[in-house]
Amino acid sequence: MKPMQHDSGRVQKAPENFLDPQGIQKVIAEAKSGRRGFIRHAFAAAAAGVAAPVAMAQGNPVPPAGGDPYILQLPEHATGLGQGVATEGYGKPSKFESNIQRRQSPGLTQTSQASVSFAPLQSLFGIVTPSGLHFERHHQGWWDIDPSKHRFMINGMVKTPKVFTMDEIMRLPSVSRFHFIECGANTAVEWGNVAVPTVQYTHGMISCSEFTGVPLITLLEIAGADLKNGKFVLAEGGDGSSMTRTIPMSLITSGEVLVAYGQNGEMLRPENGYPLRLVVPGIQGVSWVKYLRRVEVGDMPYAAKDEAVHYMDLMPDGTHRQYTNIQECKSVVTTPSGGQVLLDKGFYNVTGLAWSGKGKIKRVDVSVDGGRNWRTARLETPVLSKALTRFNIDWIWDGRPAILQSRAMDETGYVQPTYKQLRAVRGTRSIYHNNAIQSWLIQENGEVKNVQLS
Ligand SMILES: Nc1nc2c(c(=O)[nH]1)N[C@H]1C(S)=C(S)[C@@H](COP(=O)(O)O)O[C@H]1N2
Ligand SMILES: [Mo]
Repeated sequence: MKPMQHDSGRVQKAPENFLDPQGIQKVIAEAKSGRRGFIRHAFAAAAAGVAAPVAMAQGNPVPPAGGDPYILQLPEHATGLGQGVATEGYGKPSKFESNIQRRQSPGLTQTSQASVSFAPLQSLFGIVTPSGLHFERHHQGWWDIDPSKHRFMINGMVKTPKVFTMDEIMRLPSVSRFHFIECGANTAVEWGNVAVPTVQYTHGMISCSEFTGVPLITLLEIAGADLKNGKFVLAEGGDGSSMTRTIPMSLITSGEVLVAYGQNGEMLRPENGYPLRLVVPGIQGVSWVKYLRRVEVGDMPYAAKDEAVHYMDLMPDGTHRQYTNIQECKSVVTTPSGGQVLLDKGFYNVTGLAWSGKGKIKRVDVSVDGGRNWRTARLETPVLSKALTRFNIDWIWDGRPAILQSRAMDETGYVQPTYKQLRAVRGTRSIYHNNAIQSWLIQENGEVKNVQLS
């Protein structure tokens, strides 16, 4: 869709990543006023009746009368002197990309100090989330902590309680690994079919980075942790949210859990826990404790505030499910997705992201008819364990209504559920751990809407 954004007079509509700020406000306002594409059996039945012949129209761009000035005339940048190198400051994206930002969701109460911002998944390529677009979730605001004053302590069931400075941590053997972090509440409002307009708001509490740090097991060994009886650790953050989380020792002894200071080749961003955060691959975001200041080794789960009051799943029988840490296999089509507009019938590259807290993605299937027929998408390399995986598939839109879905399978054989399958097990009153298949309705006018199929 991107290359079609030019002002030859033919194109009025554009995907959300090219909308101006007013355009974005319009999308958000429509969502708030409840004008959401909400369809059930009616559409599916109608779609089934259409024996869609595949139109081969390739949407050949028609050159404007007199030719396209942007190819016929020499632009200023081909004739003048460009700008000199930056001699100070941090490099920034093009000013033409300034609409691509983290945003507050229209599906949540708007607050003056927002505590969640969503990553613009519709505008990202590949699997890495640029650090400046990484989603944020702060229970008590973020801090830019002076690393020379930051300390990390290990105590509890250890031979020698230890306090580390950043320098002491950074001289130890380090590893770098790509992993996704997903808030357990990602896609939460879809439980209630609030149908927020764009993939940024349905799925934008996920990001994927290359993290660098020291395996926590290395630090525990330095402190002489009792790895036989110490079955859990408590991880504690240094901000005022009293963020404490129980981490099972089995995850730590595998070497996967990192005490990280690096993110995408540089130090962590303050919003993401600078100077130190826990990286717990495959586990919900809340356990990735930021501003990490202490780890205590113990022999029982700690039932901390954020484990005994929040981050539990209310089940259909009225009980609460606790310690549901793993982010199960999930995927979403990011283009075309809600708020975007298809310019014309013809060829589109359908692209999206898949991930699993249990390992690698094995397969992603894509449907364009609401789940009746499926085709297997191409998985782009690299396909890494507990990281985002990019998928692509060719599609020729015939100009009629279509419902796009993606369904991921991980290396354990687990298949992402439909809403019907998920609700049969989980009921309707959950907040967390919604990994159901997402549906995007392509309307005849090319507009893409968030819908749920019952
Ligand atoms: N110290 C501390 N750690 C924290 C939080 C917090 O508020 N304080 N929020 C948690 C939650 S709920 C999530 S989803 C992730 C968000 O990480 P991010 O802001 O880097 O995206 O951090 C987790 N770790
Ligand atoms: Mo979270």
